[in-house]
Amino acid sequence: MIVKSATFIKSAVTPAHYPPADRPEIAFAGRSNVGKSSLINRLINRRRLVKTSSTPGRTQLINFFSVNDSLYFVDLPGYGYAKVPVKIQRTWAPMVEAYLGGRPTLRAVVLIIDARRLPGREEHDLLARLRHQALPVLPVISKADKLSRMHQQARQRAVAEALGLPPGDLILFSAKSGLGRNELWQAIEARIDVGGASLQDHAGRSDNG
Ligand SMILES: Nc1nc2c(ncn2[C@@H]2O[C@H](COP(=O)(O)OP(=O)(O)OP(=O)(O)O)[C@@H](O)[C@H]2O)c(=O)[nH]1
Ligand SMILES: [Mg+2]
Repeated sequence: MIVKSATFIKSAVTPAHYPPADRPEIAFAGRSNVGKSSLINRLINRRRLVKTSSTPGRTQLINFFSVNDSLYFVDLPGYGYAKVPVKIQRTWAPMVEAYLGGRPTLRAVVLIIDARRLPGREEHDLLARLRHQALPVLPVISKADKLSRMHQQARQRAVAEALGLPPGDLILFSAKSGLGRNELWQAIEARIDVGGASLQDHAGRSDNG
């Protein structure tokens, strides 16, 4: 994927605030601090378009980004961080639930798991939720640079086993080194192409119009 443009569109809490569902959309979900925002920045080759932070719970709204004027990337708020005030934690489930259930253009959810953790209850719940809706999931292990190559592969197998997936389905990713960027883009493009016109077609049309 050649990223020609990437722009922040808006932050939203309720569906009334979402931008119109007029193009394919990919959402990014995972525990707080797992590296969702860094992963998006790496995919679109922008260092700081999406705000990242060493303080977990930085992203507490649903943030929409437009890529090549033909695709939305959606940075979902992270879950499972104990220090986020309870009041905000409680808003996570309904906010994300409303989003997942209310976006006909959503083509896949990138489920991000930290290389140093095994999937927990939240990941299983979210996976079950996505399967229930038959929404494609692209599972990614983030911060792979924190592990040696040997440990990366062992972790890939362990996470795959915990999620009941073939190990090859899990993409090892590092926002730091760029590992997995092409592989994840290919998986994203495959999900977008399934829905009809390819991204290139979209980009071509918007370039001409
Ligand atoms: N070594 C390494 N650090 C990373 C990587 N990705 C993210 N980080 C670091 O992890 C921390 C959290 O990254 P974010 O991208 O803000 O994580 P997030 O999932 O968006 O966090 P919330 O918005 O709080 O849910 C930051 O300090 C990043 O620099 C990676 O691939 N490798
Ligand atoms: Mg974030």
